[in-house]
Amino acid sequence: MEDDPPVTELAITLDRHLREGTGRGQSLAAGLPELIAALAGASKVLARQVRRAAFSGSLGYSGGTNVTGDSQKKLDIVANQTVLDAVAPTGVVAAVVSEELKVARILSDRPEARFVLCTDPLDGSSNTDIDGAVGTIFGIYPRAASGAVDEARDLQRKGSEQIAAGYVLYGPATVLVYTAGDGVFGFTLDEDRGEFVLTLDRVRCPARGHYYSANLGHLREWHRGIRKYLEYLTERDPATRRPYSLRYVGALVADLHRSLIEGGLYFYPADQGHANGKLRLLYECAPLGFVIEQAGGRASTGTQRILEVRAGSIHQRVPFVIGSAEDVELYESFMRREP
Ligand code: AFP
Repeated sequence: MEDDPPVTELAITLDRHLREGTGRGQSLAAGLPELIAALAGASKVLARQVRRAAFSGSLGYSGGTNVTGDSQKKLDIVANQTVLDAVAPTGVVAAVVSEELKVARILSDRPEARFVLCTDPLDGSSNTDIDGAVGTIFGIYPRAASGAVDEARDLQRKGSEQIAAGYVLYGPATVLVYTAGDGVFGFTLDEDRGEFVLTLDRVRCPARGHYYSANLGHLREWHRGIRKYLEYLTERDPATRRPYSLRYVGALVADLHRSLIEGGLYFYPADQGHANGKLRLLYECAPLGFVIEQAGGRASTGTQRILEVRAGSIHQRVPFVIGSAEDVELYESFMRREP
């Protein structure tokens, strides 16, 4: 089999990208390159832990549940520890909000600990035992003041206050996508070199797509406007590329990555089992909302821009729709039409 051309020294690695900034002379805030590099390091370890889970006995359930009532997979716990072990030594993180931690983990109150990290260490963990795609999501907030971490000031944040955000997709390849407020960049892990290499430069989300992602099992319980929107999406009209095709991986990161690259949308509305939606604001919706907006897409609760929602608690859930701007706008207009 023909070997692929070697990745040349000219390839832009993540480390170089973080060092040199986004190429528009905008360097990253002090400490941010180290934190994102640490998260990238954690994801390299996690990619291997996920691939080798069958050998290390890390498949299956841990027997416990997390604070939002989900049965915890062994890999949820492994992933959470891998992220904590990677970011703590940087010294720039004051606190970590994680899907797997009931309360925020306070790491430091030193002046240089200027960030709060919100993370879903293993998104889509229901896919671990069926070799499906999983991901890691992160959102980084600057602290307003140093000293002891204060829940209301430091943790109950609005997504628009993020200084950086991103995700890692553990699929056939491992891909890390991040923004620091000046465009969206994607890096593919070159296992041969052990480096993330730039493969998606200044990603733009198509204005409209052809795919939708949602758990249709809850369809009957959705807001009337969303049910009407689904009828619209599934009618035949070649001029508007309808019917859209359904794709639902069970891992938000994977469905979001498709929407980012190829267009379309993902939504998880409120339903009888999830009165406020299922997804968590601080470590799922707000980070991905920042990424998609930086790529020209859109993200909301269906009625409010997701980056404007202030968290009332660290594990707050919200209804969520994200993806191509025109698709999300249309979804929102269907909700408005049916009060
Ligand atoms: P976990 O991260 O707890 O596995 O949840 C996955 C998720 O938050 C998101 O990634 C999926 O799109 C969604 O939930 C799947 O939920 P359903 O199983 O209810 O469809």
